[in-house]
Amino acid sequence: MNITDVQVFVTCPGRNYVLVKIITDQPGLYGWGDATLNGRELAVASALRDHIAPLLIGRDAGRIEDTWQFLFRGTYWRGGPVLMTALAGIDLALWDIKGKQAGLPVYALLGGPTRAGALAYRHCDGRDAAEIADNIRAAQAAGYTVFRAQVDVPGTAHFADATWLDRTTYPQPFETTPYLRAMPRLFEALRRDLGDAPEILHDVHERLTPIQAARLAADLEPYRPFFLEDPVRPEQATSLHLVRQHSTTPLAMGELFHHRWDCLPLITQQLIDFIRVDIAHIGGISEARKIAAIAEAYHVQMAFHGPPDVAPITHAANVHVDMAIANFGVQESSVFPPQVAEVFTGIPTLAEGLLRVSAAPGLGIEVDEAALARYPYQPGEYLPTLRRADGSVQDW
Ligand code: CS2
Ligand code: MG
Repeated sequence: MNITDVQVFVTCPGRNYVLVKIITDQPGLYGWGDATLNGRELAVASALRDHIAPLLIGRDAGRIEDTWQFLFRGTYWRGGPVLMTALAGIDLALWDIKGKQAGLPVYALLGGPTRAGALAYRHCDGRDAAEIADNIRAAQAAGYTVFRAQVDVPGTAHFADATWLDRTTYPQPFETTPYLRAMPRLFEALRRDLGDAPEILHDVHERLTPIQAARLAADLEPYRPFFLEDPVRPEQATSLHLVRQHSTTPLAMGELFHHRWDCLPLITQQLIDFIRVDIAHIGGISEARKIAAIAEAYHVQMAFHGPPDVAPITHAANVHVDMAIANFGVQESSVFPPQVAEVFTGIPTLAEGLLRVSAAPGLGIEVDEAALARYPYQPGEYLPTLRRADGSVQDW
């Protein structure tokens, strides 16, 4: 079963996605992968089209691990967001093919289901605590039990993530002092309003220094957050030692990591409780299951990144792995733009707070190429930039 073609599509059904289709010499046997890197889509598309696809023609599509090792180690240049996202696109398409060839869903190939579905969390951002509480109540009515709360901080515009949807690079002001005061007040208000039942987490988005992160983790502790996400920058992740010394607030990190070696110190030193790697940015399912196995040995749970800026193929891959591992924690869920449903079928479904995939062979996602062609790539979908009041750059 040899690879005869590797096709790359860049499409924008409301968000830009880079999709990979690997075609084999077996009639009708092909696989779909996702290689989307938000705001750097064309760099990945070029890596795939110009450098990686020519290496794969004629190779055995069934040799997933060998192809992974060949692209990661055998071609010398490895790591980084562009190459690891490209590798993920290939890896996901090969797992899709493997499942279709076997007539089995990928979760069955990975060992079979360990649970009924993947516990999902929902973004419930808002301008203030009252709006977030209303959003959480509405999501509870839809069956969710875990929620992410992001709030605008007075004097600090738009902490809530929704602002990135206006597709421009624009500076936003951010100051840590009002932020550090606002977050405990938010959690206090949410607990007062909603009680103990909802599991609530917060994404710091790498904005704090280690001592500020320790302060926030300690201040939030009485309100029992589900986890505090990305409290410090990935470059200084072992400074989480300091945060650990000051609180029992569970910590989560990983969406900016690219492979198991980025995760290793945090897992083996038990500096985090949840690892949040993005399957589309760590070289795919092959790497995800290795990270999950390492994490299992250290009581770290998996919480794969699931934003709307990666394609539904990655969301399906998330759920296939979630379904098959022992140390699944929680799965970030996203609401896609409505056009996405015209291009993709088989997107994971959500009921009673659980994400599920069907038992269809492979990843279970089909892509309508005619629909995809109606939504050409839209340049300029960049993330915003944060600046301090004095004009200096702040992590977004
Ligand atoms: C966020 C992401 O989902 C999350 O946890 O941190 O939405 C992140 O901002 C984007 O994926 C960046 O492209
Ligand atoms: Mg995040």
